[in-house]
Formats: sequence, C-alpha cells, structure tokens
Amino acid sequence: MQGFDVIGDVHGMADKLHALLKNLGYRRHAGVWSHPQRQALFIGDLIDNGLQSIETLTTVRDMVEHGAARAIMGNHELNAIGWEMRHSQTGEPLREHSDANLAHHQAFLDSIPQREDRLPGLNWFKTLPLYLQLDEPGLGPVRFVHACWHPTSITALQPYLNSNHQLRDDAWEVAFEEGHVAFNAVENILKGIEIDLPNGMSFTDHKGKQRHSTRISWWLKDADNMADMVHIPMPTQNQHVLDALRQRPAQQDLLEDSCYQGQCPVFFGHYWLRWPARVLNDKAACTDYSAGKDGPLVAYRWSGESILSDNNWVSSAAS
Ligand SMILES: [Mn+2]
Repeated sequence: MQGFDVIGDVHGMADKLHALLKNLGYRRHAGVWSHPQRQALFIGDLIDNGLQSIETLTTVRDMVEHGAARAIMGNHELNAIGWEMRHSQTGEPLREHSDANLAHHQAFLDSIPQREDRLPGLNWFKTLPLYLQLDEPGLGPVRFVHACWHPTSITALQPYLNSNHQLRDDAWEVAFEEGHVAFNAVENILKGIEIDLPNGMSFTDHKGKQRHSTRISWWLKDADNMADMVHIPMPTQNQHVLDALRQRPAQQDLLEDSCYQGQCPVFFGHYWLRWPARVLNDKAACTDYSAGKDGPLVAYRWSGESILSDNNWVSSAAS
C-alpha cells in the first residue's frame, strides 16, 4: 500500500466520481474500481445535491467492501439516517421533517423514491466511522474527519462509539437530542465548530439569511484577530463584519481548544471551497471543492508525507 487518495464530498455526482477515479489510475475489474497500490478514502457527504445517488453508493460501497476504499461519515449521511429513524418513545423522526430539512435531502429522496430501496444504503451509512486515525506501515500517522478534528469532542464521544469509531446502536437517539453531549460532539466534528459573533453582529449567507454565528477556521495554527479565525462566506458583501472582527484580538482560549495542534496531517471535506485546490497549511487539507454544485471532484493523493504539498491534487476535470 503506497497511500490514500482522499476524495472530497461527492454529493451524488457519480460521473465526476468515475472521471476522478480514472484520472487517479483506478480501473474497473468485475464492476469494482480499484488501484493496485493505493486505497481511496471517502471523506463523507456521498449524497444529496446530485441525482446519481444509486450509482455513487454502488461504486463507493463496492470499493469499500472489496478493500479498495474506506469511507467515513458526513453530516449528510448522518442526517439521512435521522430522517428515516423514529424515536423509540415519541415515534417522531429523529431529524425533523421540516421544509428546510426536506430541501437539503430532496435530491436523495427523488433519486431513490421508495423507502425500502433506501434502507440498505442507510444501514450501510450506520457502519461508517465518525473519524479515522490510521498509522499504516510505511506511511505513518494520519487523521480523517468530515468537518473538524476537535479532540475535546472526540473524547466526549467515546462512550457512544464502538471500537471502530462507529456510533453504537443505542446512541442514535441521543446523537439527535439537541443539547446532549453526544449531539454537540457529533455537530462539532461533522458540521464544524460555530461561535456566536460578538455584540449582535451578523452577516448575510448565500441564501440571503442573516446569521449571528459562524464557523471557525479551526485549521489555523495562529491568528492575530477574530477576522482570521472565522469562516465568513461572500467576503465582499460581508466586508463590514470582517472589518469589525479585525479590530478584535484573536480569542486565545478558542485557539487553544479548537484549533489544530496535531503533529500529523489531517484531512477533511465539508467547506465548499473553490478550485484551484490548495493545502490550508502543511498539516491540514480540505478536499471539498464544491463538486455538489459546479466544482470538480477533487482528491489529495497522500503517500505518507508529513508536510502536505499542492503537488498532490488530482481533479475530475480532464487531465
Ligand atoms: Mn458536509
């Protein structure tokens, strides 16, 4: 094994997935994509947005079952499970069937309209680890998580996980119970850490909604001010917020608790970055370049290097 090809959020775009696998040198044998020396690693969010859910799940699941790939859970797999599962006491779906939640999940429901046809995929999602920490011979230590490597949350989650870092069968209800320690920890690692903006500040998101809290750029090694620490979309429209945050010193306790202090590389997806791909620093790389919309599907080809490099990106676009 020479390394992992860390593949970003596929979001139901099977054509991009197959183009990327081809560009990475994977070939189809008896219906299953594989590489003689490498393993693919899917960083979560296989579904929603695109309409090729069945093709995507077939490709990825076959690869995982034949040892050609590994996969971890994204927030969209988690939400898909919560959409179908019912609470043992109340009988309500674990994830509310609100209009907003439905809108996020519609493409998956449309591509597999019958519930009984969705169940095998959903049962497979339940087996996905919430994160992975690997140390393969010849490669060295490396970490994978969908949105945020947050040691405090990973520690808090331990009672709810089995030894393969899968959520235990009896932990699903609390993982969807707002305010519960398991809920908070799952939110942090699968959706990213959010902080409230100070003094009632808000920004406009891509749907025109005013938001009073924002994701933090947890991969930062250091930050001078609060503008450096937060992940605010559409910087030109939200310049006033960034200017105000720039006047505030970085919160040191937040840097220490939430920003990545690890010595080994960490890979994640989730943040809808824009091509061209670049590593965020020498230990952190996000592989989500918006394949779920108009971006390419992207992989970082990791071969054991402890310092990440922009020479190792491969995309689904014509090579
Ligand atoms: Mn995501």
